[in-house]
Amino acid sequence: AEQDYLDLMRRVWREGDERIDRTGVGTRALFGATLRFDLSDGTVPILTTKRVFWKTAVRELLWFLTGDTNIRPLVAQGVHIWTDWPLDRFRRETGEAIDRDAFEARILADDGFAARWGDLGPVYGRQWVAWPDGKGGTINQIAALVDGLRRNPASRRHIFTGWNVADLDRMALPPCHMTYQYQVADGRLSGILYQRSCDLGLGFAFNIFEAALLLRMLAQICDLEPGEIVWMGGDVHVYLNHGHLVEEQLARTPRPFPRLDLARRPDTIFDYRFEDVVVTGYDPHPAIAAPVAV
Ligand code: THF
Repeated sequence: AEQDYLDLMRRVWREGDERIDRTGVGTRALFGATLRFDLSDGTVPILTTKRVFWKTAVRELLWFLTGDTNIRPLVAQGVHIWTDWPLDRFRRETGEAIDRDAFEARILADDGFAARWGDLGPVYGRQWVAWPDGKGGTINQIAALVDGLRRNPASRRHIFTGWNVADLDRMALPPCHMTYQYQVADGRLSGILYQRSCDLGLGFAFNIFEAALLLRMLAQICDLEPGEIVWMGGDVHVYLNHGHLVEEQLARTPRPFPRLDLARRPDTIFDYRFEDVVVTGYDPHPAIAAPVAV
């Protein structure tokens, strides 16, 4: 439940080990945490103690499933959450002082510019649906997962992962939500997300919702009922410049989670569209703006 997330956030903020992280912003961190969310009643964990831009998260998940690793289709849909990494690289490598809006405008207007500067390297989408097999071909891990869930539900090998060791050095960012495992019991599909590194203030809200949404899609496609989504974090941290968010969010009382319905059952897991994802009864506290560490 959401209270468990708030308790974890409080513990990290109060007791976390303070260190300067890769981004230079600084965090308080602890190592190893588990949260569980029941999906069997049709609810979905979209945090209510701040407004979560869940439509952005839906678009991100659908983008992963297309296998694309360029920010252009996201930017075209008004999704800006991946722009800062290519923008940072562009500024570093060209020395050009361009602002974010101008950079995004060029990504949209210029095919060559988008190909040269908009790509994040072989990140999530590539590894999920086109993991290089070392023999000149690729493996679609998501298609294999669906196939495995259908053919051999009792298996203990329903896993996909973005952690392709050989490709890590070409990724703008190695995967944070890196490994997903599923189990079928009594006709119910449950899932675990292992996240090696978690920004509790910003990323978590997206990561847990997308894991739950993907589970619901998999369940629908495989004719299973949803069970539980279990989240396991490695380095779980709060950025030092998110203090205002922590104070504000911890002062709020969680409300019931909204409902999720999938309006249509597409032919495959790859054919979901944005409009298929219907969230009802979402009544959050106001949004809390917080900077993302790049
Ligand atoms: N790096 C860091 N430091 N934190 C992260 O959460 C994170 N990610 C992805 C990769 N690197 C990360 C990027 N995902 C937002 C949300 C998700 C992101 C990046 C940024 C964000 O700014 N959210 C705001 C605004 C949302 C909007 O404008 O739509 C928010 O209030 O939620 C985690 O996987």
